[in-house]
Amino acid sequence: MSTVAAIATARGEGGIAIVRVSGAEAERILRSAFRRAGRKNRDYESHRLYFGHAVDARGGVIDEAMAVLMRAPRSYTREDVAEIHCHGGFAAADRVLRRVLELGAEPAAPGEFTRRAFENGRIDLSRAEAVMSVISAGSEAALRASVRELEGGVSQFIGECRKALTDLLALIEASNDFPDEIDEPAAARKVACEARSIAGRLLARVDEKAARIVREGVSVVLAGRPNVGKSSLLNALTGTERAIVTDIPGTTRDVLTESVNLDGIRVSLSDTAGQRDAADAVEMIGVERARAAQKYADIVLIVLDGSEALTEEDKSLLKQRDGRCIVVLNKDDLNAAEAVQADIRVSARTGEGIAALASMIREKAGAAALHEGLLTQERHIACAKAAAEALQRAVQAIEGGAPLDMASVDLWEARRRLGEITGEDAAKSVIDAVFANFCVGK
Ligand SMILES: Nc1nc2c(ncn2[C@@H]2O[C@H](COP(=O)(O)OP(=O)(O)OP(=O)(O)O)[C@@H](O)[C@H]2O)c(=O)[nH]1
Ligand SMILES: [Mg+2]
Repeated sequence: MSTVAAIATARGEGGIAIVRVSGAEAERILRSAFRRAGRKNRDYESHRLYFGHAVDARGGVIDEAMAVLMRAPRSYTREDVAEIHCHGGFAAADRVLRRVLELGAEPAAPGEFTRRAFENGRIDLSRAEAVMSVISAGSEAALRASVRELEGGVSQFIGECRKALTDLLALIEASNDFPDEIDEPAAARKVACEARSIAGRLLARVDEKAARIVREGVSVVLAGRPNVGKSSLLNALTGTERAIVTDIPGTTRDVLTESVNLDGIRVSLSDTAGQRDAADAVEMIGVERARAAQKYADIVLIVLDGSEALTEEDKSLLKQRDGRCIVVLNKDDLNAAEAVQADIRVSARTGEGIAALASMIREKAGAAALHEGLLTQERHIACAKAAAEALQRAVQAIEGGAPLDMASVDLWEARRRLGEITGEDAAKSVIDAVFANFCVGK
């Protein structure tokens, strides 16, 4: 296999940039591209950081640097890996990389280091994917889930299910080969019962909505008639002055979205135009956008003005109330006009009730999302669902009196789908697709 190299750190100004080299030529390349301070001909000790200079072909200094050699198999890729840590920014790392390529390394493809780790058996496919999701995690919840996967949470669970399936397939085979010794009806009952239990365990880990919330966060839309204080609430919840607030009804025209971190969950909060039968064309478009945003939100805050009686517009919004809604009575610092059935009373002006509203949002979004052990990658969910369906078909076949042999086709299919998650049984095209989403240098 060739020796490959890439800049492993993000592009842009920063303290340090790392040029990583992996493959059989890593040590030779390191020795030519890096000159150790002091006695330079000594051998490199594995996993030890050395101070020195990155140098060009004539020995000219490119940059002051540190370097480390990690000998196979104790490295990320299980090959010899060398890293040169130079200064950040664009020039130094580019120049070091160019030197390394001159010395015979090939530019690494996106995800190539991790792909080598996978192909050399250091990590399975689900853990390789977890590497990428750790990198792209945008919230603590996403990070926690990704680290759990990186540590083998998914691999272990899927491995157990697969092992149980292998045992069932062995039982079916035995009952075919030794019909006199194995009581077929008893074996069939056992297979059906176990297959049902494995399907149940798989489906217990599948919650697509929760998985999306962990990965991408939750969308919350502020809805209400003009002037009830939606924009003020957005500002209060985000601790910013993002949205324009005035006492003129119809101030907000467009949808304005701001991200906040509520206790580890990413929430994108959208302020919208006050909903009424608008006279002017711009406001009308704004109202349409508000209604569209409300339709697709995970959570809708229906905001009411506590100092005024309910209007027809309020009532029509309240009629649309569903499981996603929290009714928020704002301006609780003023005299209440009438008793309204609200889920929570707040004041965007004084800040009273805002923290309670934040935890209410979090609770509505997060209760399911925080379930440990949930599958969060779309690909894993699709495979687990397909496996569970195959298992359910097997159970139906057995309970319908079909011979065990016929059920084994579906059991094999379920086993294959689980193997696709860990990569033990994944087609090259599946593996290529997984690594296509990686960044260069990882
Ligand atoms: N007393 C009091 N006034 C508030 C409170 N929240 C908002 N207001 C006032 O209500 C008026 C309207 O506030 P906005 O936040 O612009 O209301 P909005 O719902 O975004 O209005 P549109 O964008 O027109 O739909 C402003 O004068 C705010 O200062 C509150 O909790 N208490
Ligand atoms: Mg507004």
